[in-house]
Amino acid sequence: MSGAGAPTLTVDGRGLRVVVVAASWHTQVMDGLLDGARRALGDAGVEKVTEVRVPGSFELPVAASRAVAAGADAVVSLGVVIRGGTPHFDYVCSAATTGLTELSVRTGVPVGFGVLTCDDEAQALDRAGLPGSGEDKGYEAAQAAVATVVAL
Ligand code: DLZ
Repeated sequence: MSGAGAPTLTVDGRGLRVVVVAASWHTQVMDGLLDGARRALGDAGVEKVTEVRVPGSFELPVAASRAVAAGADAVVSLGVVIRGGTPHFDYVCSAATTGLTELSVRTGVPVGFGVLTCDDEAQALDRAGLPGSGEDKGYEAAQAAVATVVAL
């Protein structure tokens, strides 16, 4: 985890089934987020990992819902939404955050939130876990999802 007050987490996810649901917009940033999530799950010893790609972040909640219905112990959601000149940004961000939160609370299955909501691509790249990035939000989201399963 990174940022002021962020915890240091050590997690043992051996035996867990984790599904990574990932949007496809903003390819370079998405590649970084996916790589970070894979590293975090590897560090936690998670062997049963399934990746599902959907077109955009708006589609993440339904993909996560299917993953939960299929028996996932945790879901990691990854996406990148970059503000444009219309209210579309707000609708996509709201749909993704509300849908993922409601799914997690209703089912009791942790959903790691690795959806970047940024003003521009530079902000997103700085959080993508790529060489030169300041933060690694894909890693953090996956680690948080596994840590929450273990804690519960
Ligand atoms: C339409 C759209 C736009 C404008 N921007 C993004 C974005 O920055 N990030 C993202 O993940 N998805 C975007 N989308 C696509 C929507 O999430 C969704 O896939 C479409 O509205 C089709 O349902």
